[in-house]
Amino acid sequence: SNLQLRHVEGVVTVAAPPHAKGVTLGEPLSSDDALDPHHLRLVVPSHQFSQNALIPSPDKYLEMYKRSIEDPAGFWSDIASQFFWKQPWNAYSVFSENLDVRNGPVHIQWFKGGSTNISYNCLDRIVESGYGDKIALFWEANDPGVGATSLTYNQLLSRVCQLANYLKHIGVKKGDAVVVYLPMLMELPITMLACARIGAVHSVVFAGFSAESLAQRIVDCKPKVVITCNAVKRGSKTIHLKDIVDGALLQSAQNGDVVPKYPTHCEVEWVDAEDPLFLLYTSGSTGKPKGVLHTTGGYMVYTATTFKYAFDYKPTDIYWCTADCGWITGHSYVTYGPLLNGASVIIYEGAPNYPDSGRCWDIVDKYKYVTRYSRESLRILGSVGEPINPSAWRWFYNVVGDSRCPISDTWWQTETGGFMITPLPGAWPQKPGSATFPFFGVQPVIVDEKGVELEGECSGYLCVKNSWPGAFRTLYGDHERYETTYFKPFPGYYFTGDGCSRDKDGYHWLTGRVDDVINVSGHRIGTAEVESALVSHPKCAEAAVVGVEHEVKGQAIYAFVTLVEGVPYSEELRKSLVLTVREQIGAFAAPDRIHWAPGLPKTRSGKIMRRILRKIASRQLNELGDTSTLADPSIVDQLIALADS
Ligand code: 6R9
Repeated sequence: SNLQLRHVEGVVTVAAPPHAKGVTLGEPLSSDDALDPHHLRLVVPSHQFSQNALIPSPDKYLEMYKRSIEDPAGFWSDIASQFFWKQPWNAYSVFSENLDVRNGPVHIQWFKGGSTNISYNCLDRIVESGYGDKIALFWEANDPGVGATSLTYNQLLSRVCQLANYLKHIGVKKGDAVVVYLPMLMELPITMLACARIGAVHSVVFAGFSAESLAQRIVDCKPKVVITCNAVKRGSKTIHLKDIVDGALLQSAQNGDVVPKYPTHCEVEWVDAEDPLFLLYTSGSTGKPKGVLHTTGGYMVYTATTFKYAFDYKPTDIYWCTADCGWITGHSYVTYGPLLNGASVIIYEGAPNYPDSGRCWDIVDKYKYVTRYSRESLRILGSVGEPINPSAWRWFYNVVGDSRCPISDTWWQTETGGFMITPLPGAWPQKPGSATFPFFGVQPVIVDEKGVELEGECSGYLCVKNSWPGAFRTLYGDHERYETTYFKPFPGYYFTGDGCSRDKDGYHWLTGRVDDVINVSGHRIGTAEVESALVSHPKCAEAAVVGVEHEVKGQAIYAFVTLVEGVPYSEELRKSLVLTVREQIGAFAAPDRIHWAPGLPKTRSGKIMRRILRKIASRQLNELGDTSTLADPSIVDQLIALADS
């Protein structure tokens, strides 16, 4: 029963693909199953799994998908009415959009005229429907056996109200920005929900960012307050966050435990569906991080729905997403998506390998109270952030999931708000390494370099046609950059920055970024950001950063640097260059390799030829291509000679 999906002029049609061999959930994949992508075995959901799934078959998926594309207003309105709205949205124009820069400014609105509050929908609505005593958050501390705690929905609501009252007391108002620089404590989602409750716009900055990166974000969004904590334990280290914030702010933030004095009730600020909910900075291909802006109504509906279907959510599930709230995954799938569904969520403070690499499975078993590392409780596995290669997929499936659990390999972005291309675990047979098919309402297209849509089996640039409720609305303070980056490269479409191919069965395979963004262990890092950190070093004249394949991290950062005239290269200088990047961006952006360069390969117009640098960095020296257009072709040989020195 596996069917193929095709778009023909906006209409979805279905065709049966050629016969493919499959294993059924419950059977392991053998080691050669995943090696040749053209002979991958399908992993078919078992009858029992599908029977109990929210979307039990390809036909059910297609029926819903078809409606979501042909009647988006009706499809999303039906879902949105399951939430609480103080005022209904305009039923005659559920959404309005212009994604085509040629027709005027890019503009997306969903549920306009409606007023709601996402914090109310995450908390009060769940409490009022009788689930106040259900656990909302389990918190697992860095050190095993120390300080684990939990909050019910009732308790979480009280904590959120106290903080919301405190924020109001110190003058935070609707529309004000609040920067949140916290590690994975329960206070992090509490702060997000408290801001949302009073209509303030949170901007969470990942606690691994340095003082300079934090300062850059503070300067851009001009928050009324910055919320942090004294210190966090991560692995065997204690990180003093407050010192970092003090380094970022001129005067020190207010100290002391003041919040518990505040009342546990706080009236909700009703906001327009299109009022901003949060800003989240993400890397692009220039040095300046982009403030991705998400609004309230559409984001709420979209994250709740994607969570529910991609993880086939059951009210008895205990759900754990290992992402940090400093990234979009922690916004959409630690905080909002699960709480909107009334789920019980685990939050883990520490590192996945502390005190040893069994920690994750320890946590999994602990919250299902079964014997050590049995992982019997696992039902569904998820993956996000980078392409998961077939052999990693096989390990995840065979070892972690005991060949029992489907894997939701969810492709999406900070900008998209929620999952865009994702398996629905009970519906489709899976192919290891493929994110499979689009979520409801999403129309992915693959275009060639001229922007022409490709049909059938193809590969090219991944774009999206039409808006979806979770789409970001602008880049904060820079709508022009929003249009230039995302809508001008292929007019008429949203351009994702990713390459993608579609196979003969219609499955999507993400192939990585096609722009100057590197993905290191799922952290998006702009090459330009690392370059500007390097050149701020007094001894560095010029830097060119490229990504190279890395077995574990996906990609690693490889930096070519030229030094100020007369400065010799040394091990000490290498260390100090790496330290500069750690200080300016954060430890996760530290280059793996510094390649000293007497000069960089440039075109006659002065453009650095990164294509050549990528080949040198990955030692694909036979594939350098034409170097004759360089201003100084001899540079290439010099760089090769210095490569392993
Ligand atoms: C959610 C998130 C977005 C970029 C995206 C793509 C890569 C994310 C992926 C994936 C292949 C997946 N990416 N999920 N590539 N398969 N399942 O990671 O957001 O930090 O903004 O990064 O991550 O390259 O463009 P963000």
